[in-house]
Amino acid sequence: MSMTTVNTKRYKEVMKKKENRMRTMMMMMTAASLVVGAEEQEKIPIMIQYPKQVRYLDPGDPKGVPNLELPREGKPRPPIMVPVGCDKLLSLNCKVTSSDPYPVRGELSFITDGNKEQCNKMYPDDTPRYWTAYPDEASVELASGTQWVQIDLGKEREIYGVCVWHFFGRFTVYHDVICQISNDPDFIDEVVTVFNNDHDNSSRQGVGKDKAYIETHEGCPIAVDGVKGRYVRFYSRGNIRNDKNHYIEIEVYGKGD
Ligand SMILES: [Ca+2]
Ligand SMILES: [Ca+2]
Repeated sequence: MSMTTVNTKRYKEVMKKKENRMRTMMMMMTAASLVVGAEEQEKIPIMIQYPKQVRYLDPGDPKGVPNLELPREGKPRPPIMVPVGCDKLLSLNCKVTSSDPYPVRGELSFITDGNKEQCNKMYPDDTPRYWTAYPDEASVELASGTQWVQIDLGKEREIYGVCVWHFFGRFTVYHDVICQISNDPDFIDEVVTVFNNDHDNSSRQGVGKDKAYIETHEGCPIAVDGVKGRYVRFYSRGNIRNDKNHYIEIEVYGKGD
């Protein structure tokens, strides 16, 4: 056997080994990228506990509300999908402050107390109590015009979803619903707006492109893309029935500890 033949054989062997190594490496890389891809794509729904929808006591007419979402007619809203571990309720019993520190009715603490059943006392025929004549124990009424309420989460959090329930016992639409997140309690520095349906900037937080909506037991669930902040603030500017602002509950969801 000549040297040339041996060298060629060895060369082929070496090349074969190299090729096998490359193939194994490629397979490992593909497998690894599939795992990363699966992790990236794995999302879970935020399981919002909706209160019971009450029958509207009287019909309403949202005519004249610009940029109104089409009535959903009982069709449930799609869930907010978030990364695994980012569906935790962060706001329960957190401190609430407001531009109206002395509400007309109710307490600010009602907004994070977990109670969303606004008409929790029913007549025997299941008719909800009329809210004006029989103020219930779950609603907060704030003064007229643009007012805000603010949740202090206690520390900076990574936020993936927010849901607000205004008063939904009557057919109504609240004006200028705006949600902002910040680490600044005064909302001056580094404010991120995650929802804004103030089409004409009457609440002076900028023009918003989100839709106005008819209040139901589903409130307004808002998907948030992992915005970091300690404070969540909601604005509103009265509703189609009167110029007052009402809240039942606000929930903030995100990454747990
Ligand atoms: Ca409540
Ligand atoms: Ca407006």
